[in-house]
Amino acid sequence: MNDNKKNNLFSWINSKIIKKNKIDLNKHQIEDKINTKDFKKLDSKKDVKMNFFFKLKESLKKTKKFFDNGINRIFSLKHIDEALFEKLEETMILSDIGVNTTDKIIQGLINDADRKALKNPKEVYFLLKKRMHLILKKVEKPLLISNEIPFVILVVGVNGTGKTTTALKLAKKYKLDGKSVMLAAADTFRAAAIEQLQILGERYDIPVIAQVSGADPAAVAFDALKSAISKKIDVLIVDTAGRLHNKQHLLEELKKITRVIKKLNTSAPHEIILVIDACNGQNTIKQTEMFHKSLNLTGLIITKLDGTAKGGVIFALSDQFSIPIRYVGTGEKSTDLITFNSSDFINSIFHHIK
Ligand SMILES: Nc1nc2c(ncn2[C@@H]2O[C@H](COP(=O)(O)OP(=O)(O)O)[C@@H](O)[C@H]2O)c(=O)[nH]1
Ligand SMILES: [Mg+2]
Repeated sequence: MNDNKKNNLFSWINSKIIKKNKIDLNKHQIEDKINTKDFKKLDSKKDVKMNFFFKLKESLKKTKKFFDNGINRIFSLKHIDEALFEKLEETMILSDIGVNTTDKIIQGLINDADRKALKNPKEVYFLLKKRMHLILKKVEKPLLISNEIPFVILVVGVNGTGKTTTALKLAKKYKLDGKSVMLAAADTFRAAAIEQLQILGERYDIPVIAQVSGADPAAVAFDALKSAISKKIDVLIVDTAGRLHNKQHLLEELKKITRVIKKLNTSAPHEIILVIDACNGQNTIKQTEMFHKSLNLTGLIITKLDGTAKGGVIFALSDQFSIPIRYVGTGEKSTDLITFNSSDFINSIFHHIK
């Protein structure tokens, strides 16, 4: 598709379609609330896995509605022609999949369609689903806690994405798995952040290492690791600030934390996780780029899937950065954290086809 054509397409998308989908979406969001069912209480291992799937599916309802209004309509079109691919391109971009990733997928699909002489749009849809699954499959690499004791996890991200909540969710999860866990309150920028961690740590009986507000975050991390080493703690999770005087200041502070941690254990931190709020849509791309450049991220956690129709951004993130997605956040409760599974994600937002 040439640039002129694309520009026209975008101006059209920006005016008409966005408005239309917003209206549709609002209508559906209201229906969502009414139709929300409680999850079944299931017991066996297989049932627990099913329960995770239902939980993810439930949290992706808004994204699914958005897909149903756009991408999933391809399924029911009559012919494979240029109009189909243009329609698909528009709706993919609207679904936060991003221009680059969308282009790549569409080009691949057009080639597929030519080569395989597809008969109907349903076959195109099937290949689309397959291609999009492949993108997520590549980043499906669950976090394995190695035998390093303590295994140090540094949690980073911009303000309000859910770092502290996620640090607690992780702590609770590993504790339930039978590991000893410690938290470090290295967001010393806001007094409330330290308190938030201390209160919740106490509630779940997880030790929290903290200093006064305004203390050096690297010193907090150092103290925490020293304590975790002496107490033979299995997992140390370091919560950090998301807002400082400016971005550069924040990144420098985070780099200093990693340097100081290395003084006690050269292989630590073993995992640097960027927490990303899915509601931020395309802005998450810039955020990831910025943090990855400075810190060499080893994992992502995408939060608030339950609060947005922008879940499609996961395709752009996976395609552009290839950073493993460790978990996804599906709500505010301490148990609302699911190990990322690409098949479950795909099956939550696409039609089922045989
Ligand atoms: N709906 C929803 N809310 C979340 C999720 N994760 C975090 N939150 C909420 O996001 C807000 C900010 O979280 P917080 O952990 O303080 O963010 P931080 O500034 O990055 O530490 C809180 O109100 C959390 O309850 C999630 O997966 N889903
Ligand atoms: Mg916080």
